[in-house]
Amino acid sequence: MARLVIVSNRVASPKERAAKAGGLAVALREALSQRGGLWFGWSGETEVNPPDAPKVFRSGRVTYALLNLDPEDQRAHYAGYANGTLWPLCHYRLGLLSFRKADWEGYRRVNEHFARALMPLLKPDDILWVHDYHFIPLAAELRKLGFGGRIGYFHHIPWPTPEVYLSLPSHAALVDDLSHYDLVGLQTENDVRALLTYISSEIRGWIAPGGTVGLKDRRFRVAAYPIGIDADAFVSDAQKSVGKDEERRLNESLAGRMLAVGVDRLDYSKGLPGKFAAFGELLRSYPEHRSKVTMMQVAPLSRSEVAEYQALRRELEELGGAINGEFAEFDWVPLRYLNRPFQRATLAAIYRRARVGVVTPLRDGMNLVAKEYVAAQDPENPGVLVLSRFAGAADELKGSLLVNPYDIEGMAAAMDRALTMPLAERQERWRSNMETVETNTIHHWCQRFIDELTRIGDTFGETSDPRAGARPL
Ligand code: ADQ
Repeated sequence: MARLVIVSNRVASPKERAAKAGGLAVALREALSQRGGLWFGWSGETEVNPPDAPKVFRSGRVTYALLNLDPEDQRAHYAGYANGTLWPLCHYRLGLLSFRKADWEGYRRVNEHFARALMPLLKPDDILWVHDYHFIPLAAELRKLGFGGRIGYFHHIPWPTPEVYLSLPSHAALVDDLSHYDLVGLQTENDVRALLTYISSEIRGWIAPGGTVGLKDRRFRVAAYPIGIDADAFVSDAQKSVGKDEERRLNESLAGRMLAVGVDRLDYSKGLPGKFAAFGELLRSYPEHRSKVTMMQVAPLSRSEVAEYQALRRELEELGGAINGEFAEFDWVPLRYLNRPFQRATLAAIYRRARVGVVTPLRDGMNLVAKEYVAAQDPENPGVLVLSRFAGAADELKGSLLVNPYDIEGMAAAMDRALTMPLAERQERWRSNMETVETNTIHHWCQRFIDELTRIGDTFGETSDPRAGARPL
């Protein structure tokens, strides 16, 4: 079996416990341990004139290789191009997009540096799996250095429609970079359609059946791989929470009230101001819920060095304070707002206690919280998921109450409907969602991507001309 090499910006330390590391990190670590492999990424450290060689160490069957970066390159790469340009672009926030040539050059330099450091560690038949928008040019850089093996890329965030994507000055160069991969995975069929439409209508690529793309003299495949969660772990954590200290404390604090929960990184893509406003609107327009429901929003800080994130934090503090100021009673605080992370078991206990899960991003590649909320429910008395139609998860979780996150009154109406929904309807909706969450787990996702990447060279071999059976979109 060929060795697996994973590249991602953040590498989960082998010491990080599963309950803390997050489902994706655990699944990748498992895939690496099963077949033996290498996990390559940023060390989290910067230094002026960093060495080309990464720090390498082993843990079990997994080799870790971590690279230091030059501080200015790291800023241009991470805060600059990746999170100042690509993140807002892919989340349709053109007003927040900044494009600086120096960031674009820094982004490419970091990718070159990664390729130079990785190349000596590679064997010709390794299978490489590159994660996320920090590393789109990596395959092109590795090809320049002579790597001819299979390379796959998974894009965890949305791929925007051509009208939006064309706002990026480097749009053509970036998709040219993608064409050096063998397999490009996106979250949903919508994302695939958006990328393929751009390729066929803007840069004269050809699309053959099955998502094979011909661009210049290269061909690669684009397909949807909706990411899942470790459903068993959430089911078991949620079941185990019953009767435990944390569940007891939570119940005592709620004093018999219903709970609505939101769990999101503090990020402008997650639609938090709209969610707060919708909860305020619920209390204003449906006064029967006052003193009867508490909303808990868990929002750990993220990218807090970036100005937009600092502004968002201030906005939420103001909005949250205003809601509590307007509606709180001496024995009831409507909104609990927490900027801290929790262990998976604690999150599972909170999800299970919540009658409503409120997941209302303005855009989201998938949104794993939606799936975690479903997995943690009590089948006898499940809660209802209120889900943004603009989260990738909306494609799969058909039992949710789908909402438009720009429609504050519509979201308040959906929260009211969730809070008053009869048990039989809650159970029916939950069963439909749970079937998807249990079927498409993070382990299936991982296996499917690796299997298809492993097979892909064989499929290309069958067609000598990429245009055989090709269709413009
Ligand atoms: P994120 O934008 O980070 O991921 P999401 O999919 O919701 O969004 O994943 C967040 C994860 O962090 C969840 O597993 C959640 O449990 C965890 N988390 C959030 N708050 C936490 C807290 N306070 N304590 C502990 N854990 C917390 C990106 C894309 C998504 C895509 C994923 C995976 O933006 O669209 O679903 O990658 O591909």
